[in-house]
Amino acid sequence: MTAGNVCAFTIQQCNPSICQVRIDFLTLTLAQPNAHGSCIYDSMNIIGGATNIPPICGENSGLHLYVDFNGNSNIRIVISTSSDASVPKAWKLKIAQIACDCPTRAHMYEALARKRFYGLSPSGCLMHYTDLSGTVRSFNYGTTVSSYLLPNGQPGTRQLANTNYGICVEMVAGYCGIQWSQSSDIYSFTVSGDTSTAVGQGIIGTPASFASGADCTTDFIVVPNPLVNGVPTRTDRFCGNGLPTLTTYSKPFVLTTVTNGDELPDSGNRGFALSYTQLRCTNIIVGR
Ligand SMILES: [Ca+2]
Ligand SMILES: [Ca+2]
Repeated sequence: MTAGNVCAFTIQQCNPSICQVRIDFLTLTLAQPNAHGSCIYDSMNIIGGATNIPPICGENSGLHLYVDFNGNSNIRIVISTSSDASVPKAWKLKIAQIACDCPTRAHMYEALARKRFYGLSPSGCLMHYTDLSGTVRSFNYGTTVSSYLLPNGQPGTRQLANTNYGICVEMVAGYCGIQWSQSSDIYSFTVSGDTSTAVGQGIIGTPASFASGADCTTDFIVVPNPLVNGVPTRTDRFCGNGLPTLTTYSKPFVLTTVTNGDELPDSGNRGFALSYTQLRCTNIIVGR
């Protein structure tokens, strides 16, 4: 596609028994958002579904999302690109229509057919994972810093602005809890505050960079009723430039991510790439 053009796809409901679409971004590379996280250069907009989905841009290959049909209305994917042809733009999308009676835990790999079948995602779960362990990423997560600068000259963000969605993990039988932790790179939880300074001071990913509760007012994640080293945190909201390993036995397993409309006073944030592991049920404590 030529820079400066619009490419649109229409997804028609195959038949009335279809409720949902899963869109896999096998490849989705668009221009980075501006310093505040707004997709003002290139953007993918998914419209016409039952819920609002934030405009998406930047590097999102390997991610997926689910959209409910709104009655029998078409869902449209509209990709708009800026006229700056020097920015690589590429996409390859896999679209699966999912029947209303398909169980959420129907995800399975049919080895003979070499096809992966997907179940419904619970409504409100923009992303839905079904493995015992894995990694979840915020949109446009990456380790390299944004090349766009904030008005104060500090580096901008890779986070997308104005998001508020759930990342869900399907509970596997016999598993009662879930643990969330930073993945291996140092930027894997950098959602608010000054990331470059935290790197410079050597406190990134350490308790000195953790923030929670009332200190998290702009960009943050929510994990319901977690424990850190077995001790209740008494807050479920986390931000900053590092995250303690969180364990929770609250169901369903969902991590909510929130971003506001700008990136002040943050700088150099990347978003998050978190590992999750489901935890076997025990009889030690009632409710687990
Ligand atoms: Ca931020
Ligand atoms: Ca923000």
